[in-house]
Amino acid sequence: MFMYNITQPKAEPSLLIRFPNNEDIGEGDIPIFYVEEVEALIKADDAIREKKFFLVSITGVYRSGKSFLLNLMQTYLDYYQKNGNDTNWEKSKKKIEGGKWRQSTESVTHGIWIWNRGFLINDIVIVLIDCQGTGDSLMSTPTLDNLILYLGLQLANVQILNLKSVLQTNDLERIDMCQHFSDLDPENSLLNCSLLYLLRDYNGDKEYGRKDFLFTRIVDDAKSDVVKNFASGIEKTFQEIATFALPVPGSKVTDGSDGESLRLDNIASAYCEDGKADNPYVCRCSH
Ligand SMILES: Nc1nc2c(ncn2[C@@H]2O[C@H](COP(=O)(O)OP(=O)(O)OP(=O)(O)O)[C@@H](O)[C@H]2O)c(=O)[nH]1
Ligand SMILES: [Mg+2]
Repeated sequence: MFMYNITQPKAEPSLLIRFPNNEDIGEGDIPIFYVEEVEALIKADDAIREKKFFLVSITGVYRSGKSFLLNLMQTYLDYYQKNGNDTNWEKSKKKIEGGKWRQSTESVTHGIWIWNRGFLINDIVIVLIDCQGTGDSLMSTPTLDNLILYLGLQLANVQILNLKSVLQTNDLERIDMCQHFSDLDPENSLLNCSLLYLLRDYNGDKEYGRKDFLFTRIVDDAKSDVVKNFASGIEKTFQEIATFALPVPGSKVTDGSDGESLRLDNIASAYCEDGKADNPYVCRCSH
């Protein structure tokens, strides 16, 4: 097991893609890519420069806990990298650090952000990407929402689709549409990407963790052929599709006005234990 103890910069996200700040993405208003952020990341130190990079991105509706989850993943990956395993990670009382997240009615993450530091796990550099939330009644347009989803899919090796409790038809339709975009551009197919439907605050039963049947049953059992076609189109497009269910993270997370002082032991233990299972999934996908 590789142990990585070189002094590292403080892990935090940097802006990778900025979207024009006007009402719609019209002609000429193209997203701005900050390529230097990626260059800085790759050149960060000799230990990672020659390694294989594996990008994990998250998209989903605004205000749905995406940035909090990535910060938690950062804590996990950092612990794993330093210790060579994840034993007792949930008991480590580590501070939750990384990107901005908080309780509010207004969206927090604007643009697409990439972590300034990769985490070297089993000889692969895992890099986190946080995306602007979709469906923002003040800032979104359907065009922008589709663009965010499509860019996330194009950038990532694993795309986490952050969902509230259930998998809705809408969540299939939008991914299916991205697949059609990528068919128009065969050089940028999504076939190297895996998809993780993550059901937050799951309350279908008391069992959390891997729930792949919630997706696979749609292909066979959906009443509508249109919906069946969405699901089977998605199945053909991605390398792997997984569905995970997580419980609520506990009142210290959901009621906290900001995440500045939150530590791992403030999070409901069931959430950390079940959340621990989706991290190795993400790491395993990298091989
Ligand atoms: N119910 C519930 N709330 C959560 C969960 N995870 C985080 N939250 C809360 O959701 C709020 C928003 O968290 P963020 O991480 O900022 O959400 P986001 O999706 O990144 O939001 P935007 O950047 O605005 O798109 C915070 O008050 C968190 O405490 C969860 O699993 N369930
Ligand atoms: Mg956010």
